Amino acid sequence: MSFQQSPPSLGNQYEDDRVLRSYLARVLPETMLSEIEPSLREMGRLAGGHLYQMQLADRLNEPRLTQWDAWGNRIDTVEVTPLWREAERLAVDYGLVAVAYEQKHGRLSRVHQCALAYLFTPSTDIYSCPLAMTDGAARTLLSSGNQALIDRAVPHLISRNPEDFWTAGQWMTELTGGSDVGLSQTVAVRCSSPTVREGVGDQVQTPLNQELETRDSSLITHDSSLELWRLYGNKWFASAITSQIALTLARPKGNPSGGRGLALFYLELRDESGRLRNIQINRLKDKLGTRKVPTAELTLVGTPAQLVKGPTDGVRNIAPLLNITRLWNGISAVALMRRGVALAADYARRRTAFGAKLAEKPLHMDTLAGLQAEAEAAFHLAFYVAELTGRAETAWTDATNTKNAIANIDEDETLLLRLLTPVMKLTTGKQAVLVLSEVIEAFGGAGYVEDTGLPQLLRDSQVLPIWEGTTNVLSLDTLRALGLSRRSDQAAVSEVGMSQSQFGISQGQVGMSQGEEGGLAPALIRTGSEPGSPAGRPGWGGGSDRVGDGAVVNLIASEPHAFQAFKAAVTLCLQAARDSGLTDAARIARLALDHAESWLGQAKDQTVLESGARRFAMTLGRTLELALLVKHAQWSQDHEADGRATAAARRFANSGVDLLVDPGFDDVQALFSET
Ligand code: MFK
Repeated sequence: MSFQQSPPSLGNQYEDDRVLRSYLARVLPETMLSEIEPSLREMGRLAGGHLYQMQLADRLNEPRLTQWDAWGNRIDTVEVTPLWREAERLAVDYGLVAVAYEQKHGRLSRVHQCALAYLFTPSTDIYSCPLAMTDGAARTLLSSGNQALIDRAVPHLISRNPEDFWTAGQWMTELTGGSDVGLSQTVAVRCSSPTVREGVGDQVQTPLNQELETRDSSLITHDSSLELWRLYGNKWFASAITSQIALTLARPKGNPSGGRGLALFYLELRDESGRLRNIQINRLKDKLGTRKVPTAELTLVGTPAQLVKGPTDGVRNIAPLLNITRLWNGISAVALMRRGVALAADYARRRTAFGAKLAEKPLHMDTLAGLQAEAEAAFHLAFYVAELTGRAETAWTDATNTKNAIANIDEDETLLLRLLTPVMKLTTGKQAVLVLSEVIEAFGGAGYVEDTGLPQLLRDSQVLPIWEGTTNVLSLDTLRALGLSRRSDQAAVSEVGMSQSQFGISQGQVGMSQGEEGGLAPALIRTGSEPGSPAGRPGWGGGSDRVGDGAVVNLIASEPHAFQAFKAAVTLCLQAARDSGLTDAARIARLALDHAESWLGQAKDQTVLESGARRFAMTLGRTLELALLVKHAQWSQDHEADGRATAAARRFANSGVDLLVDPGFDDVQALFSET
């Protein structure tokens, strides 16, 4: 055998990333960028070097569950891979969760954190999963106002000290379903005494809905201000089971069915001696991808837990966690796309076929250019949501939770954030799978061979459209976020974890100063005098409708306020385009926006609206991606004399932005029918 192929290699993943560097140069003040750049550069060096090499070497390692010790004791310990241990050390050191809460750079702290996560994620075998949940748990506890739990857990979740650092799990999924969380069967029983008795997991065989019969033992005392509960049930897909704490949903005995009858609980998995607190780990999941993540099936057999925020409305109360993990999902999607494209581009410069390097073959170049444009568009959407999230967050100056409220978001942006979080998650998740499938193909047979390390990219990306809400579930959530009446607008404000009074704006007042970077106020086009007021627009439905099982969409008489905010965001971006090379791209974005608006106006029938929800949501996502790309391209031309973002915008504009078809359900029924 005389031919050896040289493998793809990676350089410094910060220095080599034009898109990230150009974006940060646009959105960050120079002083902030020069302050954080050394850590980004160092993370980029690790991601392209030590961590990547370790990842390849660690390829066959997987987490291991040991259920019994040699003497017959049930122990349920989980050992993670060497790369995961290294990843945790680095995550704490670099403050991958902490940065967002230290608020050193105010509203831009989220952008800083997401840039670090973007560099870190592709080389650390989805250690971003526990980090995402830890971040979401910190956000949720802080939003809950439960001071005892905030004091107890948040300093650990945002710690930079490896001795103190805790990760959090998010246990929602049960056998009854991952999407319809309201079907959860786990039961919570209130304990009469503030002191609970704990049984050793394996000794307790407790039928659901019955009080725990303790055979043993160790007494633990909790903060007496906290009510104590015990949880009984099965959690079917509990990711990163090595966490110290978890937020989970359970139905207090006697509560009604559905999501409102669930409550949000906090629990600590192990006692001081390291024993699980009435939790059995039945097995680790045998998954298509994310195989380094120890995802478990659990039985809760009287697990002690505390209410986070009231005995009902668990789904609503856990929503801040979902929104943060959905942001991480999007950042992970763009990070994996970037990794795939970087490897494929490097390989194309090495691989010779048909007499020339692949990088010199027009068709191969065209294929990779399309992937680059797709990844670049997705990048701008994910980081835009990071910007909005950063604006929405109340700052905490330190772990003792001294509140230092900031008012960096207005009402329109709050609605926009509620809308864009699912839109961004579902759009980027789908893009990641498509891009990474093409990346695999760009390597030919080598991409299909396990020991290149490449197949893992595709397998890992396939989780992104599934966990944290499937594409369809999030499409329906998009309709919900759009169809808010004035009353519901207020609900949306509280959904993202704040009230208007908290950020100091009154009704009708928009808080962004004109011209401030990213603010919507200058471009906001109102179709009615007040959000939700009848504006007499033809085509908009009236009254209240139900979408899906339990999801209420209030089709108001005027255009939904959140859609106005969306239009304003797109319009503001497109207004930036002056270069003639961007004219067509901007026109395509405008046409897609108009089509989305008219489609929404025409889709009066609830079945039609629901059946088109995915195409509608993805059209919104791709339209905003294009608009953000156009805006950035103009900036990059003006400030960097660089036309590559313009090329990306032009290419992306012709890659299918408007995915809508005329409203209707007849073809769907015809294609679905069996005869
Ligand atoms: C790489 C990083 C990735 C991170 C990895 C983490 C690994 C973890 C793996 C997992 O655990 S995956 C499991 C995650 N599960 C989901 O994402 C559930 C998907 N299903 C949904 O999102 C459903 O739409 C939902 C469960 C929310 C529907 O449940 P319900 O019971 O029908 O609730 P409903 O009526 O839709 O919403 C209840 C309340 O919550 C409403 O408010 P009100 O009570 O005031 O009316 C909603 O407006 C509110 N709400 C729902 N989703 C919200 C939200 N509020 C804000 N943001 C949201 N996203």
